[in-house]
Amino acid sequence: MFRSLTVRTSAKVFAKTRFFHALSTSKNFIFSPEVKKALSNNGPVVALESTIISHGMPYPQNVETARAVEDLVRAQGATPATIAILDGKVHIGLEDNALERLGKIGVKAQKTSRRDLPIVLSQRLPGATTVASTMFLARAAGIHVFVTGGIGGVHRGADQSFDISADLLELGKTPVAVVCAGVKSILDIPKTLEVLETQGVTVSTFGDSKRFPAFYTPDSGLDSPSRVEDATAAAQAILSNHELGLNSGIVIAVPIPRESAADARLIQSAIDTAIAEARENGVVGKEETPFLLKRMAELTKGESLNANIALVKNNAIVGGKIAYELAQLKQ
Ligand code: PSU
Ligand code: MN
Repeated sequence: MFRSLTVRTSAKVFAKTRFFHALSTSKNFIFSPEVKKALSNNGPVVALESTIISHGMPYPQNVETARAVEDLVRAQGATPATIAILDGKVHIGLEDNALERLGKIGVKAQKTSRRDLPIVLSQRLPGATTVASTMFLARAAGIHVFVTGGIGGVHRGADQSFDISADLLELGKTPVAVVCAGVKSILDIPKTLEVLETQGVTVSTFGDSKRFPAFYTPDSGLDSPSRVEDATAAAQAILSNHELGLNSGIVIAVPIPRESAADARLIQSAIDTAIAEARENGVVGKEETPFLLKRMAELTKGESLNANIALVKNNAIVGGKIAYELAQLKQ
């Protein structure tokens, strides 16, 4: 056992998760031509989730942002693979008309986390994938890098509600690197970091800062467990994770650029109001994150939405570079 682990070369490690993975070649998957080509050439590919399109932003900003994010990934020499479920198929890479369709369906699409996958697929519902389910499907497709805005976490009041996002548990069991802007302060950030540690998830801040970022703002006030200074260092960490066969995920937390950050006091007061409203209206479970995001955008008069768009674009640049570097290391 020990020997077989140590003699693994990177090429062998990645061969197991290549395009012709048994799951991804099943009849349930459709690859866009662009993604199919990139994966069969072993080129850099970046997975993108779709709940951020359906539930995370209003139309038409959602579709505009999704397209801009795809173009930014391409500009780094990588191929974007937006993942969603449409017409009873898992789509790895969405064509332009499918992206538009999902953006228009908006919150009427099913917010599809891991537990929802069999129902959404078998009942042919339009499904927007969360971080958890996108990670699972990316792995099945042989994609190692995934870009999003923010991951789910431990909700405030979780000691009573037990509301802990499936994203955190997926990170514990699926070897995909998730490039994000940290965890929103609508969540309990210290508890989220604790659960990530318990799940054995590697968490690393990208760049110069020692701090773990808080989505709309670059500093949560908490130290990050580790740091990767650039895309090469991030790609090396991903490779080590695969070589060790850890089978768990990595969070690469990219602080929002200072010039795009929202005003911390404005954000805090909007969060307090939005959370109080959620409690008053009995909003719980899978409805809570979309509700809070929508109210945040309204209460900050669009400032939180602008910060959200800016940070997703920044993450796309970083994630595209990491995927590119990883593909070089795999050669
Ligand atoms: N954070 C955002 N925008 C989003 C989400 C999180 O800023 O759209 C979505 C992601 O898809 C994430 C999901 O995986 O919410 C987490 O939902 P929950 O807390 O219900 O697990
Ligand atoms: Mn939840």
